[in-house]
Amino acid sequence: MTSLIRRTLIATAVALATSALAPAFAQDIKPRLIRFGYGLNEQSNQGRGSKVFADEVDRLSGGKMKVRLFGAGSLGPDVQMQQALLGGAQEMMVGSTATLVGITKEMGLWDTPFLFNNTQEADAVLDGPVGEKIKAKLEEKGLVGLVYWENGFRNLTNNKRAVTKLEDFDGIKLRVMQNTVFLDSFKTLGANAIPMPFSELFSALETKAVDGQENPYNTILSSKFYEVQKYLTVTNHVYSPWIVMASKKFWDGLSAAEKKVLMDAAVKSRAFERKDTRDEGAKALAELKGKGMQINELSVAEAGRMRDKLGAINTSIAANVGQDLWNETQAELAKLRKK
Ligand code: KDG
Repeated sequence: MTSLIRRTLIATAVALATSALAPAFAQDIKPRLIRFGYGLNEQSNQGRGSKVFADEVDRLSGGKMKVRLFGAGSLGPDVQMQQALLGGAQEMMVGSTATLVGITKEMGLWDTPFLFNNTQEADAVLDGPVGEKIKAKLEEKGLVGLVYWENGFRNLTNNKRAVTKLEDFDGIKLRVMQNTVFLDSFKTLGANAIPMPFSELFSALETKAVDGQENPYNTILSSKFYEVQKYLTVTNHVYSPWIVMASKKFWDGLSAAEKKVLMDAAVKSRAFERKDTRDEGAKALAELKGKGMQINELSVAEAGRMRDKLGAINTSIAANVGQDLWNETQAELAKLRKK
């Protein structure tokens, strides 16, 4: 046997031996600590989903990876946490895709009014090729998108009047997420749209710095907006996703086994969070009525006028996210609607 072959065989044997011994998890005595931030409170659907994620990471890693949860915006609003992940000062977060458009413009696709007719369409597109493509765009910017969660279909609350027709939006000072599509959408409807982090919203409503806001029922309930909002109008004007993300600086330092733990835990938490959000959302409207909110549903005609009026901004969204991505999304939705 030539010496080259012998040397190669020995080198291969040594490499195999060491890789078999290579630690799947950090071998420090201390477990790997992961700071995970989110904006709603512990009792919210976002808080419950985060707890499932943390418990699953602990279970799958045998205690070698510990997720420390920081809820209620204690690590700052979404935009601040995103910056902390980019810098590697924080390992993970879950937050709105809408607040990510400053980092990855393609996330703006999910802000399209009336994009999805139901949660089945949302799950299929978000977890399908388009959702994966947009998630992958985060990596080049220093973030790793793991899974989408459900924030839900958004509805309008305010203190001035019951909104029963388009003209009722006129003059309402409406808080919106820090995102141009939301700003444009509500300006188009005639409201005075004011971008603001979620963490400042309750006090802005309480002090009447703003008249209203829009969020899914679960958030209106868990953040106690019913205490400072009189009217709730069922509009379902847009489906909002959340996204579970990691800092790429943190992610790139993980072993393959550690990445698998986080991914598997994220997938399990997604299933839990979507079901929990839907189960709780089905009850939340009745609970909000019980808390004294005056609830009305836009008539089909008025909802149609709102949809038509907002359709005008789709062209700018398509230009922002890219016509190909827009067309691919519309084609996916057309396929789903044929079934
Ligand atoms: O951290 C809060 C965010 O997750 C945000 O999405 C909540 O929908 C929200 C809003 O209106 O800011």
